[in-house]
Amino acid sequence: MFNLVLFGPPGSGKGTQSENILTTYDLQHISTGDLLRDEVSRHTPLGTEAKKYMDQGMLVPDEVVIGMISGKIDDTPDARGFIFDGFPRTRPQADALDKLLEFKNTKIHLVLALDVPEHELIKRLVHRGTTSGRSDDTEEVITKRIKEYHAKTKPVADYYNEHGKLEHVIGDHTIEETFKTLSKHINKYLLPVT
Ligand code: B4P
Repeated sequence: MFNLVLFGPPGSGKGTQSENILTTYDLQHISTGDLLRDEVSRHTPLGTEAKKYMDQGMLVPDEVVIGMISGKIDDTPDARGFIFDGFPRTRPQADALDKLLEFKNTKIHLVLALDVPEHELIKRLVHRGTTSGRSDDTEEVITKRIKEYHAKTKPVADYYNEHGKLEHVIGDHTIEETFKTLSKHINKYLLPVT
């Protein structure tokens, strides 16, 4: 089993790149953003709680997110591996993920961090906001999301770096060029299936 964390600030292209990676390498995709938006759209109690945070550009509490992940990993026991997209976003989430994977006799093998300048992140997300209908894609909320990233999420990269698992990738090239660079790193662990 091969487990990859796609790391980066809001709008760095984690979701975009995950789509290419999961088909090329036959991995299962776990996006906490997508899982939370699904809960919101179905008006579940979890979704109603999560929406309060998401609409303000804040991270959803750790216990809510960690609970969702555990079930998702169990859904596909025969998976070739997982892409964790947008998770972990805090140190407690990283610790919880390590414990969950250890319990399943596996681990995080590689963390690929997409580096994109802040002005480009804002440009991309404001542009997406014109079509996505996402309530967190307004300039005011995007600025708060980037602040949350620096305060709570960036330390997660230091944690993986200390464990020798972190690689940085330039994320403001084209989608295709960025995918090629990501693939070079993944190919050291896993061969493409397509
Ligand atoms: P997420 O849904 O995870 O996502 P994101 O930060 O918006 O962006 P991503 O990096 O995936 O960018 P994308 O590919 O879409 O989070 C949303 C919210 O959910 C968070 O703020 C938080 O409240 C909550 N949440 C999620 N996970 C959580 C967790 N673990 N703990 C707590 N709370 C959590 O790309 C963005 C845009 O750029 C797209 O329009 C794309 O087309 C464009 N783009 C991508 N790559 C490009 C490129 N190379 N060139 C030009 N444009 C590009």
